[in-house]
Amino acid sequence: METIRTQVGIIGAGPAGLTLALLLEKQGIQSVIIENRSREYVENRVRAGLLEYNTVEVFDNLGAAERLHQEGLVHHGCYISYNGKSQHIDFAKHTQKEVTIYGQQEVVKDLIKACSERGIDILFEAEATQIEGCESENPVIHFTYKGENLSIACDFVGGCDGFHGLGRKTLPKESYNEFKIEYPFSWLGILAHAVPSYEELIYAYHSNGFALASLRSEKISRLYLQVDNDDSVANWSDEKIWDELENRLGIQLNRGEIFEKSITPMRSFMIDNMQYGRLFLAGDAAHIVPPTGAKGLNLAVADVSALANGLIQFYQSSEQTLLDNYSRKCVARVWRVQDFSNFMTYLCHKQSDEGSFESLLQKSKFDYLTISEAYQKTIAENYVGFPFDTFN
Ligand code: RFL
Ligand code: PHB
Repeated sequence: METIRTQVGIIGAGPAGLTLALLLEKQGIQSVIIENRSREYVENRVRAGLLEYNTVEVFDNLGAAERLHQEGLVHHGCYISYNGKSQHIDFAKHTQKEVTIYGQQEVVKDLIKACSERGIDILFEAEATQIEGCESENPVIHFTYKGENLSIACDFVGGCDGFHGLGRKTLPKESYNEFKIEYPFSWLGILAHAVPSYEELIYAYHSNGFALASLRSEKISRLYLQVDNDDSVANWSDEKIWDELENRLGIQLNRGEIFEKSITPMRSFMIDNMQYGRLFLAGDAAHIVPPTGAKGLNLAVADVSALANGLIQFYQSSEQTLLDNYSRKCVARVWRVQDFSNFMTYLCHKQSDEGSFESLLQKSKFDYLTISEAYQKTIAENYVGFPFDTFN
Protein backbone atom coordinates (compact mmCIF):
# COMPACT_ATOMS: atom_id res chain seq x y z
CA MET A 1 0.00 0.00 0.00
CA GLU A 2 1.52 3.27 -1.14
CA THR A 3 1.99 6.05 1.42
CA ILE A 4 2.27 9.72 0.49
CA ARG A 5 4.24 11.86 2.93
CA THR A 6 3.33 15.53 3.49
CA GLN A 7 3.17 18.08 6.31
CA VAL A 8 -0.59 18.74 6.36
CA GLY A 9 -3.07 16.23 4.95
CA ILE A 10 -6.29 17.98 3.94
CA ILE A 11 -9.60 16.21 3.39
CA GLY A 12 -12.00 18.12 1.14
CA ALA A 13 -11.54 20.49 -1.81
CA GLY A 14 -14.31 22.90 -0.86
CA PRO A 15 -13.60 26.53 0.06
CA ALA A 16 -12.12 25.49 3.44
CA GLY A 17 -9.64 22.87 2.21
CA LEU A 18 -8.49 24.81 -0.85
CA THR A 19 -7.98 28.06 1.07
CA LEU A 20 -6.08 26.25 3.82
CA ALA A 21 -3.69 24.64 1.31
CA LEU A 22 -3.00 28.01 -0.35
CA LEU A 23 -2.43 29.82 2.96
CA LEU A 24 0.08 27.13 3.99
CA GLU A 25 1.83 27.08 0.62
CA LYS A 26 2.43 30.82 0.91
CA GLN A 27 4.59 30.10 3.96
CA GLY A 28 6.33 27.13 2.40
CA ILE A 29 4.26 24.48 4.21
CA GLN A 30 3.41 21.43 2.12
CA SER A 31 0.00 19.85 1.91
CA VAL A 32 -1.95 17.33 -0.15
CA ILE A 33 -5.72 17.57 -0.64
CA ILE A 34 -7.96 14.58 -1.21
CA GLU A 35 -11.48 15.11 -2.51
CA ASN A 36 -14.02 12.36 -3.07
CA ARG A 37 -15.84 14.14 -5.93
CA SER A 38 -14.54 14.94 -9.41
CA ARG A 39 -13.03 18.32 -10.26
CA GLU A 40 -15.94 19.01 -12.59
CA TYR A 41 -18.44 18.28 -9.83
CA VAL A 42 -16.89 20.59 -7.22
CA GLU A 43 -16.36 23.36 -9.77
CA ASN A 44 -20.02 23.34 -10.71
CA ARG A 45 -21.71 22.78 -7.35
CA VAL A 46 -24.14 25.69 -6.95
CA ARG A 47 -24.14 27.09 -3.44
CA ALA A 48 -23.19 30.39 -1.83
CA GLY A 49 -22.86 33.73 -3.48
CA LEU A 50 -22.03 36.37 -0.93
CA LEU A 51 -18.53 37.12 0.35
CA GLU A 52 -17.72 39.22 3.40
CA TYR A 53 -14.98 41.80 2.95
CA ASN A 54 -12.84 39.59 5.25
CA THR A 55 -13.15 36.68 2.86
CA VAL A 56 -12.26 38.84 -0.13
CA GLU A 57 -9.20 40.09 1.77
CA VAL A 58 -8.00 36.52 2.31
CA PHE A 59 -8.33 35.73 -1.41
CA ASP A 60 -6.59 39.03 -2.23
CA ASN A 61 -3.66 38.20 0.03
CA LEU A 62 -3.42 34.83 -1.67
CA GLY A 63 -3.28 36.49 -5.08
CA ALA A 64 -6.35 34.47 -6.10
CA ALA A 65 -8.87 37.27 -6.48
CA GLU A 66 -8.15 38.69 -9.92
CA ARG A 67 -11.32 37.33 -11.56
CA LEU A 68 -13.31 38.00 -8.39
CA HIS A 69 -12.52 41.71 -8.75
CA GLN A 70 -13.30 41.69 -12.46
CA GLU A 71 -16.58 39.81 -12.25
CA GLY A 72 -17.73 40.16 -8.63
CA LEU A 73 -20.35 42.77 -7.78
CA VAL A 74 -19.67 44.98 -4.77
CA HIS A 75 -22.77 45.76 -2.69
CA HIS A 76 -22.96 48.53 -0.11
CA GLY A 77 -26.33 47.61 1.36
CA CYS A 78 -29.39 45.38 1.17
CA TYR A 79 -33.14 45.62 1.71
CA ILE A 80 -35.31 43.92 4.27
CA SER A 81 -39.00 44.10 3.50
CA TYR A 82 -42.22 43.24 5.29
CA ASN A 83 -45.29 42.57 3.16
CA GLY A 84 -43.93 44.90 0.48
CA LYS A 85 -42.64 47.71 2.75
CA SER A 86 -38.88 47.94 2.38
CA GLN A 87 -36.14 49.14 4.73
CA HIS A 88 -32.69 49.79 3.35
CA ILE A 89 -29.71 48.59 5.43
CA ASP A 90 -26.78 50.81 4.55
CA PHE A 91 -23.55 48.87 5.14
CA ALA A 92 -21.35 51.74 3.98
CA LYS A 93 -22.91 54.20 6.41
CA HIS A 94 -22.97 51.86 9.40
CA THR A 95 -19.74 49.93 8.90
CA GLN A 96 -17.72 51.53 6.06
CA LYS A 97 -17.51 47.99 4.68
CA GLU A 98 -19.07 46.14 1.79
CA VAL A 99 -19.82 42.61 0.56
CA THR A 100 -19.14 41.05 -2.83
CA ILE A 101 -21.46 38.89 -4.88
CA TYR A 102 -19.46 36.11 -6.54
CA GLY A 103 -20.61 32.50 -6.88
CA GLN A 104 -19.02 29.82 -4.71
CA GLN A 105 -18.36 27.67 -7.78
CA GLU A 106 -16.33 30.55 -9.23
CA VAL A 107 -14.39 30.84 -5.95
CA VAL A 108 -13.71 27.11 -6.08
CA LYS A 109 -12.54 27.30 -9.73
CA ASP A 110 -10.16 30.16 -8.89
CA LEU A 111 -8.76 28.36 -5.84
CA ILE A 112 -8.23 25.07 -7.70
CA LYS A 113 -6.45 26.95 -10.48
CA ALA A 114 -4.21 28.70 -7.94
CA CYS A 115 -3.44 25.35 -6.27
CA SER A 116 -2.44 23.74 -9.55
CA GLU A 117 -0.27 26.74 -10.53
CA ARG A 118 1.52 26.52 -7.18
CA GLY A 119 2.15 22.80 -7.27
CA ILE A 120 -0.36 21.83 -4.57
CA ASP A 121 -1.52 18.27 -5.25
CA ILE A 122 -5.27 17.71 -5.25
CA LEU A 123 -6.38 14.12 -5.73
CA PHE A 124 -9.94 14.12 -7.03
CA GLU A 125 -12.20 11.08 -6.66
CA ALA A 126 -10.12 10.08 -3.66
CA GLU A 127 -12.23 9.19 -0.64
CA ALA A 128 -10.90 9.36 2.92
CA THR A 129 -11.99 6.23 4.77
CA GLN A 130 -10.18 6.50 8.10
CA ILE A 131 -8.08 8.97 10.08
CA GLU A 132 -5.69 7.19 12.40
CA GLY A 133 -3.30 8.31 15.13
CA CYS A 134 -4.77 11.76 15.77
CA GLU A 135 -3.34 11.73 19.27
CA SER A 136 0.16 10.97 18.02
CA GLU A 137 2.54 13.27 16.16
CA ASN A 138 2.14 11.19 12.99
CA PRO A 139 -1.51 10.93 11.99
CA VAL A 140 -2.40 8.95 8.87
CA ILE A 141 -5.30 9.43 6.48
CA HIS A 142 -6.38 6.26 4.72
CA PHE A 143 -8.16 6.70 1.42
CA THR A 144 -9.24 4.94 -1.73
CA TYR A 145 -8.14 6.17 -5.16
CA LYS A 146 -8.68 4.49 -8.52
CA GLY A 147 -9.54 1.24 -6.80
CA GLU A 148 -6.44 1.27 -4.61
CA ASN A 149 -6.07 1.69 -0.85
CA LEU A 150 -3.55 4.47 -0.20
CA SER A 151 -2.57 6.63 2.76
CA ILE A 152 -1.16 10.02 3.64
CA ALA A 153 1.31 10.20 6.51
CA CYS A 154 1.40 13.76 7.86
CA ASP A 155 2.00 15.98 10.88
CA PHE A 156 -1.53 17.42 10.97
CA VAL A 157 -4.92 16.67 9.40
CA GLY A 158 -7.27 19.39 8.16
CA GLY A 159 -10.79 17.99 8.36
CA CYS A 160 -12.33 20.26 5.71
CA ASP A 161 -14.74 17.61 4.47
CA GLY A 162 -18.09 19.28 4.94
CA PHE A 163 -21.16 18.34 6.94
CA HIS A 164 -21.25 14.67 5.89
CA GLY A 165 -17.50 14.13 6.09
CA LEU A 166 -15.29 11.81 8.08
CA GLY A 167 -13.53 14.47 10.18
CA ARG A 168 -16.29 15.15 12.68
CA LYS A 169 -17.12 11.43 12.97
CA THR A 170 -13.49 10.83 14.03
CA LEU A 171 -13.79 13.11 17.09
CA PRO A 172 -14.56 11.13 20.27
CA LYS A 173 -18.22 11.70 21.11
CA GLU A 174 -17.34 12.76 24.66
CA SER A 175 -15.05 15.54 23.39
CA TYR A 176 -17.87 17.87 22.31
CA ASN A 177 -21.43 18.99 22.81
CA GLU A 178 -23.65 19.11 19.77
CA PHE A 179 -26.30 21.78 19.13
CA LYS A 180 -28.88 21.79 16.37
CA ILE A 181 -32.13 23.20 15.09
CA GLU A 182 -33.96 21.77 12.11
CA TYR A 183 -36.27 24.44 10.79
CA PRO A 184 -39.78 23.54 9.63
CA PHE A 185 -39.18 25.08 6.19
CA SER A 186 -36.77 24.83 3.24
CA TRP A 187 -35.56 27.06 0.40
CA LEU A 188 -36.46 26.51 -3.21
CA GLY A 189 -33.56 28.18 -5.06
CA ILE A 190 -33.37 29.07 -8.74
CA LEU A 191 -30.76 30.42 -11.12
CA ALA A 192 -32.13 32.16 -14.20
CA HIS A 193 -30.77 33.84 -17.29
CA ALA A 194 -32.53 37.06 -16.36
CA VAL A 195 -31.19 40.57 -15.81
CA PRO A 196 -31.86 41.35 -12.12
CA SER A 197 -34.42 44.15 -11.81
CA TYR A 198 -33.04 45.09 -8.36
CA GLU A 199 -29.65 46.55 -7.51
CA GLU A 200 -29.17 45.07 -4.05
CA LEU A 201 -30.37 41.91 -2.32
CA ILE A 202 -33.92 41.90 -0.97
CA TYR A 203 -34.84 39.74 2.05
CA ALA A 204 -38.63 39.69 2.13
CA TYR A 205 -41.11 38.52 4.73
CA HIS A 206 -44.51 37.91 3.20
CA SER A 207 -47.65 36.34 4.59
CA ASN A 208 -47.12 33.54 2.02
CA GLY A 209 -43.54 33.00 3.23
CA PHE A 210 -40.01 34.33 2.80
CA ALA A 211 -38.42 35.28 -0.52
CA LEU A 212 -34.89 36.40 -1.33
CA ALA A 213 -33.75 38.22 -4.45
CA SER A 214 -30.06 37.74 -5.09
CA LEU A 215 -27.94 37.54 -8.21
CA ARG A 216 -24.79 36.09 -9.66
CA SER A 217 -23.97 38.65 -12.32
CA GLU A 218 -25.53 41.48 -14.32
CA LYS A 219 -27.29 38.80 -16.40
CA ILE A 220 -28.01 36.02 -13.92
CA SER A 221 -30.60 36.19 -11.16
CA ARG A 222 -30.50 33.96 -8.08
CA LEU A 223 -33.76 33.83 -6.15
CA TYR A 224 -35.20 31.79 -3.31
CA LEU A 225 -38.67 30.99 -1.93
CA GLN A 226 -39.59 29.54 1.46
CA VAL A 227 -41.34 26.20 0.91
CA ASP A 228 -42.45 23.34 3.17
CA ASN A 229 -39.91 20.65 3.99
CA ASP A 230 -41.90 18.02 2.12
CA ASP A 231 -42.33 20.17 -1.00
CA SER A 232 -40.72 19.15 -4.28
CA VAL A 233 -39.47 21.04 -7.34
CA ALA A 234 -42.02 19.07 -9.39
CA ASN A 235 -44.73 21.19 -7.71
CA TRP A 236 -43.17 24.40 -8.99
CA SER A 237 -43.54 25.29 -12.67
CA ASP A 238 -41.37 28.18 -13.85
CA GLU A 239 -44.42 30.41 -14.12
CA LYS A 240 -45.58 29.61 -10.60
CA ILE A 241 -42.11 30.41 -9.26
CA TRP A 242 -41.94 33.80 -10.98
CA ASP A 243 -45.52 34.69 -9.93
CA GLU A 244 -44.82 33.80 -6.32
CA LEU A 245 -41.47 35.62 -6.27
CA GLU A 246 -43.10 38.79 -7.61
CA ASN A 247 -45.91 38.48 -5.13
CA ARG A 248 -43.65 38.02 -2.10
CA LEU A 249 -40.98 40.52 -3.15
CA GLY A 250 -43.55 43.11 -4.22
CA ILE A 251 -41.61 44.04 -7.37
CA GLN A 252 -41.70 43.15 -11.04
CA LEU A 253 -38.96 40.77 -12.11
CA ASN A 254 -37.32 40.21 -15.46
CA ARG A 255 -38.28 36.63 -16.21
CA GLY A 256 -35.78 34.47 -18.04
CA GLU A 257 -34.93 30.82 -18.55
CA ILE A 258 -34.57 29.00 -15.21
CA PHE A 259 -31.55 26.69 -15.52
CA GLU A 260 -31.21 25.46 -11.94
CA LYS A 261 -33.92 24.56 -9.44
CA SER A 262 -33.34 22.84 -6.13
CA ILE A 263 -34.68 22.59 -2.58
CA THR A 264 -32.39 22.91 0.45
CA PRO A 265 -33.43 22.20 4.03
CA MET A 266 -32.53 24.79 6.67
CA ARG A 267 -30.57 23.85 9.72
CA SER A 268 -28.36 25.27 12.45
CA PHE A 269 -25.75 22.83 13.66
CA MET A 270 -22.49 23.04 15.56
CA ILE A 271 -20.19 21.26 17.93
CA ASP A 272 -18.27 23.19 20.55
CA ASN A 273 -14.90 21.50 19.95
CA MET A 274 -13.10 21.50 16.62
CA GLN A 275 -9.90 19.65 17.53
CA TYR A 276 -8.87 16.13 18.46
CA GLY A 277 -5.11 15.86 18.90
CA ARG A 278 -3.65 16.70 15.50
CA LEU A 279 -6.98 16.63 13.66
CA PHE A 280 -8.50 20.10 13.18
CA LEU A 281 -12.00 20.57 11.75
CA ALA A 282 -12.87 23.62 9.67
CA GLY A 283 -15.94 24.89 7.82
CA ASP A 284 -19.14 22.88 7.35
CA ALA A 285 -17.41 19.86 8.93
CA ALA A 286 -17.90 21.61 12.28
CA HIS A 287 -20.92 23.84 11.75
CA ILE A 288 -23.88 24.63 9.51
CA VAL A 289 -25.80 27.88 9.58
CA PRO A 290 -29.09 28.54 7.79
CA PRO A 291 -28.28 30.51 4.60
CA THR A 292 -30.38 33.54 5.61
CA GLY A 293 -27.27 35.21 7.03
CA ALA A 294 -25.08 34.24 4.02
CA LYS A 295 -22.32 33.06 6.33
CA GLY A 296 -21.36 29.42 5.67
CA LEU A 297 -18.55 30.00 3.21
CA ASN A 298 -17.32 33.02 5.12
CA LEU A 299 -17.10 31.02 8.35
CA ALA A 300 -15.18 28.30 6.54
CA VAL A 301 -12.62 30.88 5.39
CA ALA A 302 -12.40 32.43 8.88
CA ASP A 303 -11.73 28.97 10.37
CA VAL A 304 -8.93 28.08 7.99
CA SER A 305 -7.32 31.50 8.37
CA ALA A 306 -7.03 30.83 12.11
CA LEU A 307 -5.87 27.26 11.48
CA ALA A 308 -3.23 28.35 8.97
CA ASN A 309 -1.92 30.93 11.48
CA GLY A 310 -1.61 28.20 14.09
CA LEU A 311 0.20 25.82 11.75
CA ILE A 312 2.51 28.57 10.50
CA GLN A 313 3.40 29.47 14.08
CA PHE A 314 4.08 25.79 14.82
CA TYR A 315 6.38 25.28 11.83
CA GLN A 316 8.17 28.61 12.26
CA SER A 317 8.73 28.60 16.01
CA SER A 318 7.59 25.22 17.39
CA GLU A 319 5.08 27.13 19.51
CA GLN A 320 1.53 25.84 19.75
CA THR A 321 -0.39 28.64 21.44
CA LEU A 322 -2.41 29.51 18.34
CA LEU A 323 -3.20 25.85 17.66
CA ASP A 324 -4.17 25.38 21.31
CA ASN A 325 -6.55 28.34 21.03
CA TYR A 326 -7.89 27.37 17.60
CA SER A 327 -11.07 25.64 18.65
CA ARG A 328 -12.02 28.16 21.35
CA LYS A 329 -11.47 31.11 19.05
CA CYS A 330 -13.41 29.60 16.15
CA VAL A 331 -16.29 28.48 18.33
CA ALA A 332 -16.69 32.04 19.69
CA ARG A 333 -17.10 33.36 16.13
CA VAL A 334 -19.41 30.48 15.23
CA TRP A 335 -21.74 31.36 18.11
CA ARG A 336 -21.94 34.98 16.92
CA VAL A 337 -22.72 33.79 13.39
CA GLN A 338 -25.20 31.18 14.62
CA ASP A 339 -27.06 33.90 16.51
CA PHE A 340 -27.14 36.24 13.52
CA SER A 341 -28.18 33.52 11.06
CA ASN A 342 -30.88 32.31 13.42
CA PHE A 343 -32.06 35.89 14.00
CA MET A 344 -32.31 36.59 10.26
CA THR A 345 -34.10 33.29 9.74
CA TYR A 346 -36.75 33.95 12.38
CA LEU A 347 -37.06 37.59 11.35
CA CYS A 348 -37.80 36.84 7.71
CA HIS A 349 -39.62 33.50 7.54
CA LYS A 350 -43.31 32.88 7.99
CA GLN A 351 -43.70 30.71 11.07
CA SER A 352 -47.14 31.38 12.47
CA ASP A 353 -50.54 32.70 11.43
CA GLU A 354 -50.75 36.43 10.99
CA GLY A 355 -52.38 37.94 14.06
CA SER A 356 -50.81 35.43 16.45
CA PHE A 357 -48.61 36.65 19.30
CA GLU A 358 -45.42 35.39 17.55
CA SER A 359 -46.30 37.02 14.24
CA LEU A 360 -47.07 40.34 15.94
CA LEU A 361 -43.69 40.24 17.70
CA GLN A 362 -42.12 39.58 14.32
CA LYS A 363 -43.98 42.54 12.81
CA SER A 364 -42.86 44.70 15.71
CA LYS A 365 -39.23 43.88 14.87
CA PHE A 366 -39.77 45.23 11.36
CA ASP A 367 -41.46 48.36 12.69
CA TYR A 368 -38.48 48.85 14.99
CA LEU A 369 -36.09 48.36 12.08
CA THR A 370 -37.71 51.26 10.23
CA ILE A 371 -37.22 53.68 13.15
CA SER A 372 -33.94 52.56 14.70
CA GLU A 373 -30.53 53.29 13.22
CA ALA A 374 -29.08 51.20 16.05
CA TYR A 375 -31.05 48.14 14.95
CA GLN A 376 -30.00 48.70 11.34
CA LYS A 377 -26.39 48.99 12.43
CA THR A 378 -26.59 45.74 14.39
CA ILE A 379 -27.73 43.95 11.25
CA ALA A 380 -25.17 45.71 9.06
CA GLU A 381 -22.16 44.91 11.26
CA ASN A 382 -23.08 41.24 11.54
CA TYR A 383 -23.85 40.98 7.84
CA VAL A 384 -20.57 42.42 6.57
CA GLY A 385 -18.70 40.33 9.17
CA PHE A 386 -16.44 41.05 12.12
CA PRO A 387 -12.68 41.36 11.62
CA PHE A 388 -10.84 38.07 12.10
CA ASP A 389 -9.09 39.23 15.27
CA THR A 390 -12.39 40.12 17.03
CA PHE A 391 -12.77 36.72 18.69
CA ASN A 392 -9.86 35.74 20.89
P1 RFL B 1 -17.84 21.94 1.40
O1 RFL B 1 -17.98 22.99 0.37
O2 RFL B 1 -19.01 21.06 1.65
O3 RFL B 1 -16.57 21.04 1.01
C1 RFL B 1 -16.29 19.82 1.64
C2 RFL B 1 -15.67 18.90 0.62
O4 RFL B 1 -15.27 17.68 1.24
C3 RFL B 1 -15.55 16.61 0.35
N1 RFL B 1 -15.60 15.36 1.15
C4 RFL B 1 -14.65 14.40 1.12
N2 RFL B 1 -13.50 14.30 0.43
C5 RFL B 1 -12.75 13.18 0.61
N3 RFL B 1 -13.10 12.17 1.46
C6 RFL B 1 -14.24 12.23 2.17
N4 RFL B 1 -14.57 11.24 3.01
C7 RFL B 1 -15.07 13.39 2.03
N5 RFL B 1 -16.25 13.79 2.56
C8 RFL B 1 -16.55 14.97 2.02
C9 RFL B 1 -16.86 17.02 -0.28
O5 RFL B 1 -17.08 16.37 -1.53
C10 RFL B 1 -16.66 18.52 -0.46
O6 RFL B 1 -16.13 18.85 -1.72
O7 RFL B 1 -17.42 22.53 2.82
P2 RFL B 1 -16.52 23.82 3.20
O8 RFL B 1 -15.27 23.83 2.40
O9 RFL B 1 -16.49 23.84 4.66
O10 RFL B 1 -17.36 25.08 2.65
C11 RFL B 1 -18.60 25.45 3.23
C12 RFL B 1 -19.53 26.07 2.18
O11 RFL B 1 -19.59 25.23 1.06
C13 RFL B 1 -20.94 26.32 2.74
O12 RFL B 1 -20.87 26.75 4.07
C14 RFL B 1 -21.73 27.39 1.94
O13 RFL B 1 -22.02 26.95 0.65
C15 RFL B 1 -23.03 27.77 2.67
N6 RFL B 1 -23.86 28.76 1.94
C16 RFL B 1 -23.53 30.11 1.92
N7 RFL B 1 -22.41 30.56 2.53
C17 RFL B 1 -22.04 31.87 2.45
O14 RFL B 1 -21.02 32.25 3.04
N8 RFL B 1 -22.77 32.81 1.74
C18 RFL B 1 -23.92 32.45 1.09
O15 RFL B 1 -24.50 33.27 0.40
C19 RFL B 1 -24.35 31.06 1.20
N9 RFL B 1 -25.46 30.65 0.56
C20 RFL B 1 -24.98 28.35 1.23
C21 RFL B 1 -25.78 29.33 0.56
C22 RFL B 1 -25.33 26.99 1.16
C23 RFL B 1 -26.46 26.63 0.45
N10 RFL B 1 -26.73 25.23 0.40
C24 RFL B 1 -26.96 24.54 -0.81
C25 RFL B 1 -26.48 24.41 1.56
C26 RFL B 1 -26.91 28.97 -0.14
C27 RFL B 1 -27.28 27.63 -0.17
C28 RFL B 1 -28.55 27.29 -0.90
C1 PHB C 1 -27.06 33.72 -2.70
O1 PHB C 1 -26.83 34.62 -3.54
O2 PHB C 1 -27.02 32.52 -3.01
C2 PHB C 1 -27.39 34.09 -1.32
C3 PHB C 1 -27.28 35.40 -0.93
C4 PHB C 1 -27.62 35.76 0.37
C5 PHB C 1 -28.06 34.79 1.25
C6 PHB C 1 -28.13 33.46 0.86
C7 PHB C 1 -27.80 33.11 -0.44
O3 PHB C 1 -28.41 35.14 2.50
